[in-house]
Amino acid sequence: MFTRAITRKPGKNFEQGITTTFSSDPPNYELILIQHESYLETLNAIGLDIIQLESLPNFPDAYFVEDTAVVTSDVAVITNPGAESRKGEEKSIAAALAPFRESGRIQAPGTLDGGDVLQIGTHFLIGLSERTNQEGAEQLGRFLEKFGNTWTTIQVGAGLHLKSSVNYVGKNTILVTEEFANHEQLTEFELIAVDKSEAYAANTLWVNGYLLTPKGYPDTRQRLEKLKSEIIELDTSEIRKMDGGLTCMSIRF
Ligand code: CIR
Repeated sequence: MFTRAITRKPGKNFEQGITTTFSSDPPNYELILIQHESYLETLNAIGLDIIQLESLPNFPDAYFVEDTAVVTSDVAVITNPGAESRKGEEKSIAAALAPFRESGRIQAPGTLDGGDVLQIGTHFLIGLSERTNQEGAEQLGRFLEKFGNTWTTIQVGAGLHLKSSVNYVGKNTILVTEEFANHEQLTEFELIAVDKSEAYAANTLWVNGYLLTPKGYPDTRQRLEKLKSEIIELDTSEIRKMDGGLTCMSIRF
């Protein structure tokens, strides 16, 4: 069970963050604040105390805190984010985590975004993507091994991060997009593949036994029902416009 989550308020200039998602409606600040707030309320209601950090004016993507640290029960590894405009976000995260965990750091030329790291028990799948390179994965792997964990890398061909497409949802089951539906590295798991039209909903967050899933993806919701976990739908319309989702906005530990 997780008892804490580090989060950060989206800044007024959040729409200057990196995005590849076309939207005819510009991202709306009032609305993202409402959506972020209801995300925090939900995490709090399912047992996590929220440590909410202030927005960072020079870093419009900084509320996607997950990318800046990988936290296990033993260690906090502060990342070297893969996107140039996001390097530096990790400083205040390191300070926020310092009271709770011994920490390590990913050093250049290694780069790594937390969105590429999927923990399944004591095993970690590390996505190699536009943001995370082999060197970054190996550095993280060495920290994880010190504490008895295992890790493997997996190629992320489509989507921003591994967890844009692949998420553990409990009961030995992984929710995946079509691209990962027959993946040779995932054969030991039950897979639930989302329909192509609902690929965004693959970014569902399993936390403390609950499934937090984006609102408006009815087919995925129905497929998740067989897991018999409580499902909570959250509106992420503005977050999606910035290529983000439910896993990215908190570091849970
Ligand atoms: C970025 O491109 O870095 C942000 N606009 C979105 C980051 C989303 N993070 C995540 O999926 N872990």
